[in-house]
Formats: sequence, structure tokens, C-alpha cells
Amino acid sequence: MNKIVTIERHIFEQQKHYPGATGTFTSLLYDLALAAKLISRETNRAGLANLIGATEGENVYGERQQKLDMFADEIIFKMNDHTGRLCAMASEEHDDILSIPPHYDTGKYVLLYDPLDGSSNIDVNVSIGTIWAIFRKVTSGAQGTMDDMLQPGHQLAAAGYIIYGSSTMMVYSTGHGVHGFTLDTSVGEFLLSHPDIRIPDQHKYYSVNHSYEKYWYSGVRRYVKWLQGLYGEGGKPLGNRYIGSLVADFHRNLLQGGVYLYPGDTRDENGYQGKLRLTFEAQALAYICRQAGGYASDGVGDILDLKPHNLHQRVPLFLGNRDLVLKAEKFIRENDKEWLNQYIPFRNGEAPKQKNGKKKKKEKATS
Ligand code: P6P
Repeated sequence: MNKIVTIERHIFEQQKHYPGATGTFTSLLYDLALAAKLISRETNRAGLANLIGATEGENVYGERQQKLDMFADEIIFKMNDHTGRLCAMASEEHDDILSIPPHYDTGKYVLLYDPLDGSSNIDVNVSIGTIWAIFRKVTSGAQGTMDDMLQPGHQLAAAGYIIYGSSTMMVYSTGHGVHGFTLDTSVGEFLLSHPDIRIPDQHKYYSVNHSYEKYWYSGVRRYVKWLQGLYGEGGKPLGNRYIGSLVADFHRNLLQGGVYLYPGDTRDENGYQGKLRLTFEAQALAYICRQAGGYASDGVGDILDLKPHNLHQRVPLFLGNRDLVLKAEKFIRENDKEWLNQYIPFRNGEAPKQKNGKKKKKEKATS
């Protein structure tokens, strides 16, 4: 029998990498593990606890908010608003920064999270996930500001995800490898089940929503044909797995090898920006992927190099084996000049150009 390591003990042992550690960061990670247990409990019995289904509310993207979304959002906020470890939070479900209530102390970290990604799958019992990212505070003053939130992914102190599937797993990194823990519900403990995860060299799957193929730029279309062995050197096709839940698709590809892609497209006037959120989804998973030996790109370059110019900035995402993602960049570089000419100014935070070439008014970064 292998040694039994709880996530609490593992997190504590990670502290030795930080000589000056005060334990605040360690406690913050404990709190996220506890939040994961509470969300897992509700997710697993949502059908029985009348948590299934949508609320009347919509989030900033106009997406109908699911009851479990709101439950998860509340749990993570309430777990962290009073501990004095954070100076601010941000959630995909809220327009602006979530300030620490004035009667509580503040700390030196900020937490960004997508409380329940893939929530369209909630009612049909398909795996969903929570994504979280922690930055160190970079501004003076007690309360966190937008500048603390909008940092490049390379600055992350830690990131992780929880996947609520056939079992509940928490996967995280503090910059010293990627480690996976499986929840033993009989004792309520996350136990180390996947130490030092490395994305395998063999490429098993690609994950993309083929129903948008008509909207793809030619480079992306050729790339996907290449993944299928239908273009170029005609290699062995990769299996196609796409369940509409980023955390679940990424987790499978991380363990088995492969690539997830959600490219910019021509679906509508902002389709070139992609769908996923840079701060709440892409940065954390790109950090985990890099720590596991993979790579994440927006089709132009490293996601972790991007400094977000907006809390809810969307980004195209290619995530998985380094060689597969670099190949996507090559297909795009060689074929998608029209997309590049539209996306790169947006990527640099410049006002998007209208079709007639005039610059649109720049979106105001939420306060
Ligand atoms: P589509 C879920 O809404 C999500 O953000 C990811 O979890 C998932 O990979 C993607 O969007 C699914 O989007 O457009 O394929 O339904």
C-alpha cells in the first residue's frame, strides 16, 4: 500500500518551498479544499436537493445562472471573505471585483474563480468543475484593486481546478508540479491519487465543438483535419472527445495526452475573441498545463504572457501537449492573416477596429 497523504498534509509540505511562509497561503489552500468538499456534496445530490435548474438571474455574459452556480459562488466567497488572507476576489458570475467586507481584515492575495464551469451540463449529470487562481497583491493599500486582478499568468502563486465527476478530484499547483487528490467521501478527505502529473507524450484526444466548423478560419480548419490525419503527413488520427465541460475535457487530455481548442471564429462580430475567459478559465488551466509539461496558447502565443486588459476578457484557447499547440500556432500563422489582423490589436488592448477600419470606442474595464 502506498503512503496515504491528505491534501492538507500535502499543502503543508509544499510550504517548505517558501522559506518566509507565514502559513497564510497554506491556510488559503486548505479553505479551497473545504469549499470543494461542500460544493461536491451539493453537486452529488443536486437532483434531490432541488438545486437543479436555472434561476431567473443571468450572468455578465447573458448566460442563465444555474442554481448550483450560485450555490458554488456563494460557498467560495463566504469561505474566504472573513479570513484576512485575501484583499479581494473576482468571480465569473459577477461583473466587478468582490471587495472584502469592511469589518474584516484583508490579506496579501487575490482569488479569481469560475465557481462552476460547464454548468449547462448540470441538469444532465455530466461532469462539471470549479477553476481557481491566486495572485499575490501588487498594489499598496488594504483593499485589492483591478491591478491586482489583471496580472499575467506567469505571476500566479497557485492555480487549480476541482472536477465533480464519477469521483471528485482537486488538482492544483503552487509552481512545484501538478498534484491530484481524490475525495474519499467515507471520511471526507482528499487523498493524494495522482502525484506529479505530467501530460503524456502520446497524443490521444482532441477536443473541439465540430458544430462550429462552418465559422472556423481556414488555418483552424486545416489544423483540425491534421489532427484527424486528413491533412499534411496524414498521421494516426486522434480520438475526438468533447463533452462541453472545459475542466472535464482538459482533465482527460492532461492525464491521457491531447489538445483542447476553442478558437476565435466568424460566428458573430466578437467571435474572433473566442468564448472562454482569460482570467477565470484560461490562465489557471494554462498554468497547470505548463507545470505538467504542456503549453497553452491563444493561437498567437503563450496564454501566460497575456496581461488581461479587462476582468471578463475572452480569449481563444489551445491547451495540451506543447507540440500539438505549437502546430496550431503554425497553421494559424501561415493561413489566418485576416483573423490575426483583427485579433492582435484586441490582444494588445487597442480599441477593436470596425469592419470599415475605423476604431470602435474601447470597452471600459469594469471598475
Ligand atoms: P460550446 C462551458 O460553458 C464552457 O465555458 C466550457 O466549459 C466548455 O468547454 C465550452 O464553454 C462549451 O462551449 O460553445 O461548445 O457549448
